[in-house]
Amino acid sequence: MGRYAAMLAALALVVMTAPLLSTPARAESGYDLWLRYQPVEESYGAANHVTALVTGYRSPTLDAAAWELRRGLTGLLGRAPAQSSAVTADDVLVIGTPKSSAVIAALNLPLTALGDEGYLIRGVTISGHRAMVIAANSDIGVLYGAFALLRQIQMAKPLAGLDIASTPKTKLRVLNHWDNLNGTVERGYAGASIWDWPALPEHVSRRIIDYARANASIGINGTVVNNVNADAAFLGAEYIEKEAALADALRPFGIRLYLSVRWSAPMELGGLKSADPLDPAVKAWWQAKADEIYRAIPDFGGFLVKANSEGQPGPQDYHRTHADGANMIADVLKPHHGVVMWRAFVYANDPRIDRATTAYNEFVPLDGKFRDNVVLQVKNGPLDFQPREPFSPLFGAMPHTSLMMEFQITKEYLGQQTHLAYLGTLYEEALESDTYEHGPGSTVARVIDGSLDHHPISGIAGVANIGNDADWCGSIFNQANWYVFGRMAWDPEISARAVADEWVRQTFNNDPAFVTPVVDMMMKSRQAVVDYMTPLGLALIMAHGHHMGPGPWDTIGPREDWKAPYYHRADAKGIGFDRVASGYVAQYHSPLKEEYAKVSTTPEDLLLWFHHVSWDHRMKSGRTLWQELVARYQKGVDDVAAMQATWAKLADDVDPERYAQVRDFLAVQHREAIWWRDACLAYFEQFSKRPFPDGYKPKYPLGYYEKMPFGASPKP
Ligand code: GCW
Repeated sequence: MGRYAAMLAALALVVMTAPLLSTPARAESGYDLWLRYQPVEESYGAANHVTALVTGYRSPTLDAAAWELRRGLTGLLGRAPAQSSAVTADDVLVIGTPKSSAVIAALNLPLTALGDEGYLIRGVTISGHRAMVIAANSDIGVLYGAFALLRQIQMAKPLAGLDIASTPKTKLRVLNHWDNLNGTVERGYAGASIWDWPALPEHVSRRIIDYARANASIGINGTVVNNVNADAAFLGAEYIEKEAALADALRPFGIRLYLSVRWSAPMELGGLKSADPLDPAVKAWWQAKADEIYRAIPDFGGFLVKANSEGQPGPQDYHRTHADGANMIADVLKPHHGVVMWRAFVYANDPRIDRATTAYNEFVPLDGKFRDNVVLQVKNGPLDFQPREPFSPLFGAMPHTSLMMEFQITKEYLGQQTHLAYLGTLYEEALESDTYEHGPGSTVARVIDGSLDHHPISGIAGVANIGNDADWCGSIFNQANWYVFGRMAWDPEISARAVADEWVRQTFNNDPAFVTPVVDMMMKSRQAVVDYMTPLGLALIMAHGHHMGPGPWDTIGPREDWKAPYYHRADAKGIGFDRVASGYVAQYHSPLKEEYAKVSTTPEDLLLWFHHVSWDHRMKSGRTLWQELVARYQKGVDDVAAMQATWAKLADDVDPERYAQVRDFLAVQHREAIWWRDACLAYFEQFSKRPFPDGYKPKYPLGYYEKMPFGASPKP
């Protein structure tokens, strides 16, 4: 804790000098994320006052809450609150739990329903004085409440009359870092890993504390620090010491550390001959390893496992099932209250089997066979984080197993660093999908929050988009995806628009003339990407390997299901994947399986996902499928141009540094949207052999697009 206290003291200095540095037009790198605490603009701000902060007993978490409130209130309201232990004036803020604060205890607030992590913010009268309380059952609840209050003030909401009680709906709200031992990040587009392994355990950087603050501000309570394509070295004694130092730094912020584990670690680290989950020596190795980790990190969260997937070792190497593997690990973690997050991202290397069906085929027969501290981590769609997929049919098909959602926050398939794509709408679409598991209303949100089938473990994981870049995420707008992930993990039923509004106000300003167009732009942005990359239900036609740019022609690589034509199936007759024939449609409950079985009742946004459709098929617009495909690609390009026009009008409302980054990245996005449109249409036209509508002909011949070197795109 000593290290942590010293860091808070150092940061306090920064707080005191911060107002001197802040003028409205000061260039901002984006490092402060949505925790900028700039003075609330007079014209939009409510006349809020906080004269004193009243605290009780201290703890590292309560200190973090008090520190954050002092910093935030000083920045936002222009005056540092006094520090007090009693209520002696109006407009004081009292924080704590009934245990930490006698003032809170005396108020007898209705805290029971808040559970371990919830908070209550409410105006009260104490000894005749106007006061506001942030109360909770636990210190971490107080910290969450502190951030919630600061959010209200940053959003220029009046404090008078505030009465908020909030409790997270899911238990595990975790980031998955795909960070490697050597500091690289798989699918990372924001610089190197934030974990400075060589400097640990002695040194924890300021960035890690700011990372923890940002996560706590949106309720994230766990972090898996290493890639699911895991290196066994993360389980070695040297690394456990480093991980323990990191866990110590994260603990005050309510964040537990988890590790991805390599299935064959007992062989690689322990010198065993096998990693068979039913071999007692293997289990003994894992037991000793778990005990060792918990000695160093008493609140260690548990393990995340990618097994028998994309070449990773796993229990099937020994003819055991995923349940055999998960349960063995679960048993060794059980005495320590740890969980196993077992990934369902598996697909057979058999071109005769539709890849989209494989996870269901593999896992549904295992329903009910997992220990109660195993949670199956399922990607939102059955393939792989595409711009649009229907929800994975595993949601709704395993009532006797805890399922958690895996979203990707990093935009591997949605333009990576530069393209503006707000993923709130993608997450919302997945979470509000109805599985019909127990009839209407059996939404994916209710599967993963555990309420549908009454599971004790519930959760959401997000593959992080965080790196060492000045702005953390590779772009300012990518920060919104980290933000919305956390907010939706806390409440899977919160609306994407409401969260975008919150984020814009905190990240930029509260001027409605700015907020409204920017939120509108964000809300349309993901559909724009769908349209210029994979309209009408197309999927996985990105360039091989790096997934940057179009590659519908791509047939490189050893596996059929890693080739683009496997997915789009374009031929002289039409385009799309017949997933009635493949058996995929039957994996959904009624009425979805009947709806998706017919072209006429399949939503057009998913048409080519479910059906191979004739080029001349008449769409709802009256166009043929070919004409519609062209129109959708064009619409995607037009929508990016519209985003550019919106942003150009807002130059005076944003600091120059962040303004310019967004402007430049939108220009890149526009150039690449045109590339996507032209390359895909040039390619599909060889099959459709239908004329291009006037004005749409791609500028270059197909071969030119096919030979584009990485990082380049044709001049529009
Ligand atoms: O999205 C794909 C990525 C791989 C990733 C894999 C997975 C970590 O292309 O880079 O590997 O999925 O989710 O395991």
